Amino acid sequence: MHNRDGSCTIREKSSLGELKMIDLRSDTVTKPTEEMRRAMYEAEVGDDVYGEDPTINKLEEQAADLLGKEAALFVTSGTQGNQIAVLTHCRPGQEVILEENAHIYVYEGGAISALAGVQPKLVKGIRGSLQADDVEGAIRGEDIHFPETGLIAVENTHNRAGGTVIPLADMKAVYEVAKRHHIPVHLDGARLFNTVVATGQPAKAFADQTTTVQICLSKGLGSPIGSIIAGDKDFIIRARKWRKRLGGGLRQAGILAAAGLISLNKMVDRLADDHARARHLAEALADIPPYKIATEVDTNIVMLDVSGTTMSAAEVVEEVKKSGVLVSAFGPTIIRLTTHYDLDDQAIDQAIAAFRKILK
Ligand code: TLP
Repeated sequence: MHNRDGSCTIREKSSLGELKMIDLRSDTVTKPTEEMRRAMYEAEVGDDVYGEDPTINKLEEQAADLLGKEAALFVTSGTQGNQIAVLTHCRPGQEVILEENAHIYVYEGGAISALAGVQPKLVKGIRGSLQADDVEGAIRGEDIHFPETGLIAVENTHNRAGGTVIPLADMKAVYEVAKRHHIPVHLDGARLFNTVVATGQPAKAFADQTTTVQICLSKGLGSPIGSIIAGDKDFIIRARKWRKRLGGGLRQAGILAAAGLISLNKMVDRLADDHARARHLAEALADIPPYKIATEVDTNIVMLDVSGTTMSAAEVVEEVKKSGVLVSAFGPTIIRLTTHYDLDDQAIDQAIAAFRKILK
């Protein structure tokens, strides 16, 4: 089935016939908009390994400006951006301080150890937010036995905590500690613009509390591919080399940057719609006992606790799928539902109905 923008909606055969699938698994599932597709078609391009792609250069300049950093680099994914940051900041044998449920620790295939040769030092946060005292306590002292602390990484919004906003004050306090100990701070800002819209504070305010930042264009902002890392000029020169080593030096990548520019310029404010729909979804599900909402909804992620039902999270995922609703199990009894550009009010109501139906 083709949508008005030429994209396809997933349809799946089920006992109910052909169903339009409502995909709440992630905000990564969005299709590029018609405007993005047109901009990609018309993009001016060059060879980006030579630094000659005008659309990539424009995107990098605009992103650096938005984040208040000297320079920026287009990378293929959030994972690649985070890993390049770790590779650029750290030496093998060092340690990276991470919140215990950080994406870099949980979902990047152990890449910091496999690629950068560093080990994680996990710290428990409050709703995903690292507390400055705990970070200071985790920094290694001078001792021949110890690894050195090479990096502190924060995540805003925090995915596994439930799309939670990390307060600017917490980020400031962590950065103060980091500066005192001469340790860089990297922000995994895959969903930083959700924080921006939820708080009304500019991206730069959060990026100012870090040495480097990674933002994703392909989550709520709708681009098909791409992330940006930003930092000072010297960091970006060294990061560019790591990107090349990893095979991430692209050629006529302006085709991707054209969509990225639309993400930054036109797709940020509308995240408020995703947040409102996530709140509506959470309130409606909380009204259907025995479902409970595991974490207060700050942005576009709802964590649903199904422990009161007779089903595991994996079983609930399979049951609602029969009504055409796709969601992700995030633990034995926790399900993540993520709102995004390709879902309207009707889709959310259908999802709520599917969750109600499986209890009967
Ligand atoms: N997260 C994905 C999955 O990997 C879990 C999702 O569906 O949410 N940082 C954060 C905070 C992320 O949530 C993600 C993606 C990434 C980095 C990695 O981005 P990609 O998928 O572009 O490598």
